[in-house]
Amino acid sequence: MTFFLLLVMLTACAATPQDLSGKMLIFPQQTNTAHVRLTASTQSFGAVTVCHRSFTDLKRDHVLFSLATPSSANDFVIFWDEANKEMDPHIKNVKTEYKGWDYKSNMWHSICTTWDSESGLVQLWFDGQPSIKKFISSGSNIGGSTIIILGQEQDSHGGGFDSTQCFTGMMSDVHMWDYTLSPCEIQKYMKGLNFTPGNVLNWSALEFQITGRVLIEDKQKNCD
Ligand SMILES: *[C@@H]1O[C@H](CO)[C@@H](O)[C@H](O)[C@H]1NC(C)=O
Ligand SMILES: [Ca+2]
Repeated sequence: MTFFLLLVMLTACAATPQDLSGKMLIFPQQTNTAHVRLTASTQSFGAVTVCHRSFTDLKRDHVLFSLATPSSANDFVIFWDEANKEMDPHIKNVKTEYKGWDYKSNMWHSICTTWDSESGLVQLWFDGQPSIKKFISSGSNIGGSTIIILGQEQDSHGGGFDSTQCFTGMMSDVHMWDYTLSPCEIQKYMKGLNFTPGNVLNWSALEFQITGRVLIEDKQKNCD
């Protein structure tokens, strides 16, 4: 009986996952409020892969992915630094810089980032090209009560948003795994082929909550 009640409560609390295949999130306005909060299936990560596609015309700093825990607002963050023209993964509050990518406006870019706590190495994949691997942080998991947000960069656990760092444009195909994907799997993701969906965040079964003006639309298809 107790088990049954617990089951009913759990079912009532859980947001229904939605299949966003073929769809994109639109962030149409610069604000310090509009965002999407994603619900992860697990809360502790000895390794991570995060992939996403984004499309923007921003010519300023902006965030692409923000995961915060109570102890670290930048536990897993992907951030574009416009002044230095670099894509910066932050992992466990440590930043690395990747320069030299052709991060053009007004087109889709596919970005995957891998990290594992054993080697402490991070690697970024940009439109099919792998970066070098860099040491960032080893020896302990990302964990605690994680809050994952698209559209805004967290300076505190679930807050501290800054409109000059928000994302405007479109985002799609956000996946997260609690292991590092093989280069072949990453290439499959980049090419839009069949790949293993994220076991932590799965775009085809995504639990999320929208705050403010963020819309969901079908991705444009080619007409020919
Ligand atoms: C992702 O979601 C799809 C659609 O619900 C499902 O078929 C697939 O098994 C899920 N994959 C994982 C790894 O959870
Ligand atoms: Ca910030």
